Amino acid sequence: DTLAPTDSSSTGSSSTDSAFARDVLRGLSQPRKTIPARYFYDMRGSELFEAITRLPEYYPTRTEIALLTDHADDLARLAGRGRTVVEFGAGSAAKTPLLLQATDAGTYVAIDISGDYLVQSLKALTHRIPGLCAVPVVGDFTEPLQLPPLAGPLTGFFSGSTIGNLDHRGAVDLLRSFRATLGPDARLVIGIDTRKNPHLLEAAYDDAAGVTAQFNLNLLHRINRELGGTIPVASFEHRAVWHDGHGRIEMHLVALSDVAFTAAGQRFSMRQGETIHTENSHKYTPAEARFLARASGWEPLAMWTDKAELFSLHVWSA
Ligand code: AVJ
Repeated sequence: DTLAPTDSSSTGSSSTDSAFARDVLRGLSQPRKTIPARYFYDMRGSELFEAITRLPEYYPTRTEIALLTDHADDLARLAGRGRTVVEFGAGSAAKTPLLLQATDAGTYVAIDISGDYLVQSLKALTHRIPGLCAVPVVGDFTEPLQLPPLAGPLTGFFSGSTIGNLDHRGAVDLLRSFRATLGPDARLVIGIDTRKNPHLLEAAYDDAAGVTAQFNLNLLHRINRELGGTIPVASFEHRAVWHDGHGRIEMHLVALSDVAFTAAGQRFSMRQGETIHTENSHKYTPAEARFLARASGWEPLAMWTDKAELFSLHVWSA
């Protein structure tokens, strides 16, 4: 059964809207304009991301699914059987059944910022795994979370290399907070994208069909829809670049001409060529990923990669 969604913040969804307005105003007022990547995921954005995961150039999802499938037995042994699984950023919950079925989990707590999408995902999941108790929690997992009372020990699931969205300091802080949230004897199953040939990376973030471009540009449409914006979306273009020094792919929206618009009640202008920085996607070698574990108080137990080392799947212990 699926329980009714709980909002992890005490003030309900209107606080989400005002957080969006606040963060857009703050981000567009900086000398280098930026908007947090979590705002990609409205209903349309979640659907576009889902389409990205099926693109030929976007290797992470299918590679992680193969790793979860191929190492199911070791995964169950190391991540613990019959535990409650807490997923941070559940999205479509497409990979979740692999972990839940491998470990024979009874209760599944799914945290995601996109409430409508989450409820839809959990409906499909409980249909697939009858008897599973699925608990949606609508909220931003980078903020302090109020989880329902759960019987430990718990296993966290943080898939898709979402950790890459944070800079190194932010990643350590977040992984530390997961350790505190999950409690004693916790395990964390975490998927982390590897450092690789920049051409492969740039293709994965700028696909030939233009789906990633639509995903990026949807953020501007969302501002126009939800914050009464007047952004001329056709005057912007998607850009994805690898920054070797930072070890990350950066996504930007580039103004193709001088533009002026309003968003959330304020006037903004941009010069031709100026960008809005919309996402960082940091990549880690397997050794860097283990370093990240230790720096945030976790003990790495196991790591698997595919033959080409396109993606890594880790189990860490609290
Ligand atoms: C969901 C954050 C892991 O960084 O690969 C995909 C999002 N952005 N294509 C990633 C994304 C552009 C994705 N994460």
